[in-house]
Amino acid sequence: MDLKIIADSSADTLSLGEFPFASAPLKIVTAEKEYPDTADTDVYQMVEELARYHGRSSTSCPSPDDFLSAFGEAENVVCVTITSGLSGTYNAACIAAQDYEEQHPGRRAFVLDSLSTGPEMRLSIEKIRELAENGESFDAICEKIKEYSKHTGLIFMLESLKNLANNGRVKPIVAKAAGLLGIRLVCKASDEGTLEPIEKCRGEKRALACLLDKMKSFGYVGGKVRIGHVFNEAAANEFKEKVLAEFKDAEIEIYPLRALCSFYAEKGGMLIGFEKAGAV
Ligand code: X90
Repeated sequence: MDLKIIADSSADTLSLGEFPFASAPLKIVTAEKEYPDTADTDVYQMVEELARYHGRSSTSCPSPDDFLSAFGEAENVVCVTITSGLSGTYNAACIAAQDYEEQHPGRRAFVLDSLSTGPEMRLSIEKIRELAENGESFDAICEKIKEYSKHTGLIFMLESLKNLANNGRVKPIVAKAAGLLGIRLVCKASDEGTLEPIEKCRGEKRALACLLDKMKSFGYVGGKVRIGHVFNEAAANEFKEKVLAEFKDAEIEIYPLRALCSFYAEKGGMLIGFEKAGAV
């Protein structure tokens, strides 16, 4: 089957090797500059420039047309988006999917609302690829990915929620809790696809221990873990070792977050996508 996987750029995935894939970029916008979340954007430079910039910064989601150009000429499209609870991306992708099927009778496009972002989207993308490579039909892939995504989770650690609060993605009171020196806020993606704070931790060591406790209490029993970080590889490695100490067969990958997730998770932030018991 001719299948193309599409994800918006909050999935931090630029290519899937040989597999047909395209990323639909969100962008970060200031009064002075735009940073499209593409392979060409130097994320380190962006984070440094934004730290020195004191004006307003915001983000915007891809348009339906951006999604249509990402879909290209594929017969079958499966598209994964950032949570509809925090972004208009899912809505734009759905409009594109409907246009796509109307403009090209016979073609199919399915959009999955991840109710999450970053590494949890990465898990879904990998699963869609695996299902396609196993020869599953389009309809079976759509059903199975909906089911799989109910058995994955996202937890994360943030040092600052300034950009989330400034852009109305969390209540200011939640952002304040993390604003103190040395405090890390441990949170999860809620079932509704919004940010749910779990615990305030003093220092990174405590935060990492808390993250592992939470991951287990949310159903991790071994399996895949994907860790995306904002210039905090040390914490990502330490977390990986902690997981491996308890689950020696855990399958873990670490990578830097791209522009959109780095903008919101901010320097030092780390997002963890994981499989729960029953994920198939
Ligand atoms: O449409 C837009 O402009 C994009 C808005 C995105 C807002 C949230 C991005 C979050 C990035 C930081 C924390 C993860 C929260 C996940 C909760 C489901 C990563």
